[in-house]
Amino acid sequence: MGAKQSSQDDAGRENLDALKEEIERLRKALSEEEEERKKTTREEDKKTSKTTSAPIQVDDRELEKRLLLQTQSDGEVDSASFASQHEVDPKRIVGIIKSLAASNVVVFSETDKNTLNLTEEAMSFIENGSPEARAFDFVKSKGKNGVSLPEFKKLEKTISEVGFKQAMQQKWLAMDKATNSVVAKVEEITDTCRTYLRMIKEGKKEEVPAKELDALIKKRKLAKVETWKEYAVKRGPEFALERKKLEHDLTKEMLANGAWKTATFKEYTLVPGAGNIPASGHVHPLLKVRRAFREIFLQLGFSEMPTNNFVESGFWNFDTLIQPQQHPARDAHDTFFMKTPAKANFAPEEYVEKVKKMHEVGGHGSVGHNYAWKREEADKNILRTHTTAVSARMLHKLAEDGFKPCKLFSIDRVFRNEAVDRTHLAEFHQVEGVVCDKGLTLGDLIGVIRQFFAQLGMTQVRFKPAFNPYTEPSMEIFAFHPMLGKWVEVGNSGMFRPEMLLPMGLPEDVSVIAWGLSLERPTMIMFGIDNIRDLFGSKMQLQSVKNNQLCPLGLEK
Ligand code: FB9
Repeated sequence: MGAKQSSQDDAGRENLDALKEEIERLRKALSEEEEERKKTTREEDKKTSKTTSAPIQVDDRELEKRLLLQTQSDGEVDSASFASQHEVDPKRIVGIIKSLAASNVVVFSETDKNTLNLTEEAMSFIENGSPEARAFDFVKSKGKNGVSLPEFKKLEKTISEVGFKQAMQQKWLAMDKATNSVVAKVEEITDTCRTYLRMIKEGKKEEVPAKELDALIKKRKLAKVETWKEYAVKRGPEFALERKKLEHDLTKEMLANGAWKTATFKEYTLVPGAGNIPASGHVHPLLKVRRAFREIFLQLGFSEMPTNNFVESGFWNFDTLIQPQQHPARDAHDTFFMKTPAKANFAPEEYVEKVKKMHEVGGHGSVGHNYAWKREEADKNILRTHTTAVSARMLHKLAEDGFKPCKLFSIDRVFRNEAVDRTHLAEFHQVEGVVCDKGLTLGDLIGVIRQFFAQLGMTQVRFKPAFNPYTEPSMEIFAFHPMLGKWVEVGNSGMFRPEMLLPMGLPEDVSVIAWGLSLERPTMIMFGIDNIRDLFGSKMQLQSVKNNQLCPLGLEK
C-alpha cells in the first residue's frame, strides 16, 4: 500500500477531523444561541409574569438547522421521532423536509403509517362495559321475568337503545310481547365488544376478527383509522449544514452590483400540469374554424352579411332566387315550415311584383318558369335552407341603395329537413362568398375560389359543372386535401342568374359570382372527427370542447 495512499488517508482523516470540529463548533454556537434565546424570553416572561410551561417555540429556520445537523451526524433522520424530540407538530417538519428536498439539500423516502384510535365512547365501554352487556346485566338482575319495557326504557339512552339493539342482535335479550317486558334469553354472556376494544387499546388489533373489527369501525364508529406519512431524511446531493439562501428573483440591484454572478437562484418548479387548469371557457371546434374562415374573408376584403334570422320567408329563401314554387327543394321533405308565425308579415311589394312576373312570364330575355305564381306560397315562413337567402336580401338592398361593387360573406346556421347520417344533421353552418361587380366572369369566380381555398391550405382545386336553380353556370368545387392525401368535394358555386338579379334592379352589366361550403365538413376533417354527432348536437361530449386541438387553419403559413 504506497506512500500516496497513506498520505491520502491522512488527508481524509484530517478533513474528517476538520468536519467534526466544525460540527462541534456549530453545535456549541447553537446551544449558546439557544441559551441566549431562553434567557431573553425568560426575562420577557418574568416581565409579563407569565410562567410558560409550553416548550419554547423554535422557528422553521432553527428547526431546519437542527434537522440538517442531525442528518449530518446520524446519516438518517426519522421525521416523526425528530418532531416529538423537538416537540413540534410533525406537519411543520414535513414542510421543512419538502422544501429542503426541493433544493436537493436532502432526499427523503416516505412511508404510510396508520393507527386505529378508539373514540371517547369506546374508552367508556372499556371502562364500564359495552351497552349491550350492561343492558343484559340489568335485565338479568331483574330475574327470569325480566323487566317491563317502560322501566327498561328509563335506562340511559346508550343502554336502552344501542345496548338493547345489540343485545337483541346477539340474541341475549328478547321482548316478551305477552308481558311487554324485556327478558334474558341466555344465562350469561361474554362482553366481546369490550374485549375487542381492550385489545385495540393494547395495540393488538390484529387479534380482533376482521369482521368484528370492521363493524366496530364502520358500523359502531367506536374506532377511527388515522393515516399519516413518515419521512426518512438523508443527505441530498446539495447537502449543507446551512441552506444556501436561494434567490427568487433577478433584481436590478443584483444586475447593478454583479451579485447575480455568485447568487444561487431557486429553480422554477415548472411541474407539467401543476396547478389545476383554470375553469375557463373553451371555444367549440366549429367556432374556431368559423373564426378562421372569418379571418380569411376579412383579409380578402369581404364584409360580413347580417345572418341573425333563422326564420325566413319562402319569398327571400326561394322566390327571389327564381326557384319555381313546385321545385322539390321547396316541399316539406327538404324544408322546415313554421307553424307560428306561419306567414311572413312583410315583403317589398313593388319587388314582389317583379319576382312574380319573372317566375310567371320571365323578362329581360328570359322565358321565366311559365306557371301561376302564388303569393301565399311565398309568404310561408320557413327555417332558411341556405344563407343565399341573406345574399338575396343584401343584393336587393344593394340595388335599392344604388349599386357599387362589393364582396360579401356569411357564415351561419341553415336548416334542411334531411335524413340524419354520419355527415349530415338537420342543420349545418353554411359558408358563402359573394362578389358583385360589372363584367365579372366565370374566370373571376374560379380565381376567387382558388384564392379562398389556398388560404385553407388547398392549392389544388378542380371544378365540375353542376346545376343550381339560381346560378348558371354552376360548378361543384373539388380540392386536393394534403392531410387526407385525396380529392374532396369542398363546395358549390355559380353565377347568379340575370332572372334573379334584374328584378332586384341591379344594372344589366353587373354580374354576381358566389360559392358556398359548410363549416362542419372542414371542421370534421381538421379535428379528425368521423361522426358529425360527435361534433355538434345533443350527443357530443362536452369534454371534447375542452381538450380539442388548436385550429390548424392558417397555422402552416
Ligand atoms: O363543405 C363541403 N365540403 C368541404 C369543405 C371544406 C373542406 O375543407 C377541408 C378541410 C379543409 C372540406 C370539405 N361541402 C359542402 C361538400 C360536401 O361536403 C357536400 O357533401 C355537403 N355540402 C353541404 C350541403 O349538403 C347538402 C357541403 C354543404 C354545402 C354545399 C353547397 C353550398 C353550401 C354548403 C353552396 C352553395 C352556393 C352555390 C352557389 C352560389 C352560392 C352558394
